[in-house]
Amino acid sequence: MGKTAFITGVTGQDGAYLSQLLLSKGYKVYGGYRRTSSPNFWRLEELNIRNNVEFLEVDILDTGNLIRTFEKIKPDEVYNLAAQSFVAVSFEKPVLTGEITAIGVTRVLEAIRIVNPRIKFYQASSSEMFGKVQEVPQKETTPFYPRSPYAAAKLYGHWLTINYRESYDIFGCSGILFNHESPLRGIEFVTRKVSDAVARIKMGAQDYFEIGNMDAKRDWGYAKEFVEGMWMMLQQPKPKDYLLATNENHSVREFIEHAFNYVGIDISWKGSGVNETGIDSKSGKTLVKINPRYFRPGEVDHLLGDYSLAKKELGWSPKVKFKELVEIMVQRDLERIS
Ligand code: NAP
Ligand code: G4F
Repeated sequence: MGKTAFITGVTGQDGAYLSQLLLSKGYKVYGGYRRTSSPNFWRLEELNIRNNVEFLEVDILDTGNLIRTFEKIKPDEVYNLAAQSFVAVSFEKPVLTGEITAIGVTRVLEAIRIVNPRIKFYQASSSEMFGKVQEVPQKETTPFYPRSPYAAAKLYGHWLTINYRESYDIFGCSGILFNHESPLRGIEFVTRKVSDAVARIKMGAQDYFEIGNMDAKRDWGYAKEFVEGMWMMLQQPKPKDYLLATNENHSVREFIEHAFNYVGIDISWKGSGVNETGIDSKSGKTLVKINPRYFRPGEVDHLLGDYSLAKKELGWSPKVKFKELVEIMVQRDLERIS
């Protein structure tokens, strides 16, 4: 008989791709979504798997809800992808972020400990935990230095996973994943914000867009490949934490330049600081403006991951790199608009 998996945060980017992967492997997939007046299943619809996942109303703010769910569906594997995942919002809602992104992990682990400690557990940890980086590139052993309430909450979840593994012998793995993007990325994150805006500008549906710190660098990979790494971690003989990245980093500015380049627009930069603008070299039109409202009280300037442990022990390597990723995203947004 196939295995049963439960995914918290099934309506998110990774939840959709992970559901698709597990279904292709013959899993019975249960997806937890939180109650909203209008549920948001667009990603699962885009992947054409909405009818293949069994949805359950599960909020990781509610321990009893989690316990009853695990008793009912008896999962072999639980993937905890639910989080208040937007770093910028965590500065405005630090308490809520802590409740969901940090204590939420405790609730899921407690439910596992109570219902069946043999359930395998994946925790979605983040490269944001490295924050003000203490080593370049970052590896599993690099000391952490979180720079936002989100990153601090993720660090709590990371250590709690290790703690439950060591204290209760729970098969818990923490995946320290660097930024991974796709056409299913939420529109508030910088890559999708740019791919969507560039596609709209190209199609004449928008004149310009506003951006924050363009000099931040990220190690951006393709979400569809990263969820494979999550699954691989839970198939190992022993639980361990792994870092997934591409080992390449690029600035937000480079992302913007390549996105425009893909649609045949050459962008040049004029001015500096908050007065810097991105100009269409051919028409002279202003296409990019800086808006300080997108600056963060604490910034993560650059992230670069060394995924050699995952490569050696899981056999995981990313295939899609920066330029192809930008093109996949802009292309899909062009198709959505036309
Ligand atoms: P995402 O698209 O923002 O999805 C987050 C999911 O969490 C959504 O399904 C959301 O539901 C759900 N959620 C939020 N609060 C909840 C609650 N109280 N109870 C139940 N579900 C709740 O994030 P993602 O990009 O797929 O990332 C998946 C996980 O990996 C997150 O934990 C994120 O922090 C972490 N991570 C992501 C990256 C990355 O680059 N994508 C890198 C490292 C780690 P709604 O649809 O109702 O909002
Ligand atoms: O796209 P972002 O919002 O992603 P960020 O902060 O790196 O977080 C994402 O990746 C983490 C993994 O490292 C995840 F854990 C987390 O859940 C999330 O998925 O911002 C990327 C960079 C930042 O430096 C930000 O300051 O882009 C910069 N940026 C510049 N202008 C902007 C903007 N970010 C956003 N969202 N919007 C802007 O207008």
